[in-house]
Amino acid sequence: MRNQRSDRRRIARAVTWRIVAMLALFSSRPHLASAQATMRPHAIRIVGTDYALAGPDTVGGGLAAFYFENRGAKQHEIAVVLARPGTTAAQIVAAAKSGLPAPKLGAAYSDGPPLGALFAAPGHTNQAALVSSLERGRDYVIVCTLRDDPSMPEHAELGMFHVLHVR
Ligand SMILES: [Cu+2]
Repeated sequence: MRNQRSDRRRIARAVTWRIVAMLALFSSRPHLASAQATMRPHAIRIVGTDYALAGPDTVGGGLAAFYFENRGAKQHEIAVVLARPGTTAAQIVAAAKSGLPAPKLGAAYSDGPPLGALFAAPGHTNQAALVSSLERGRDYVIVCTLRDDPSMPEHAELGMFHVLHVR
């Protein structure tokens, strides 16, 4: 009788500890989920046509993932470049339209090398993402520097660029 009672007590104690452990596990989940949510990059979708790039004009700062969909009939890319402080969007647009080739255009307005690039075949979306941390208060230039033919102008000169401001 006495042994049975102490067995029951031991089992009750073990069950209680298991419940406490489970509650602790479940209550810690929302914290885990919110930590993961703050780490998840926000998506920036860029759509290319022949010959333009469309996307948001303004985004929030922090971790971002660029995606590229090509709705055009030609091969296109997006190269993402951080604009040099003090360079205005109007200056960048004018430089792109003046026909400066990519290296000189980059030297004219970029703050360092491109963050990266994504390519997409006609009618396709690149399944990869370009992930980078965007600096608040800065402008990023998204540009396609491809040509249909070596004798043809760069797509940027034809209008394939987009300026993105980070709030
Ligand atoms: Cu292009």
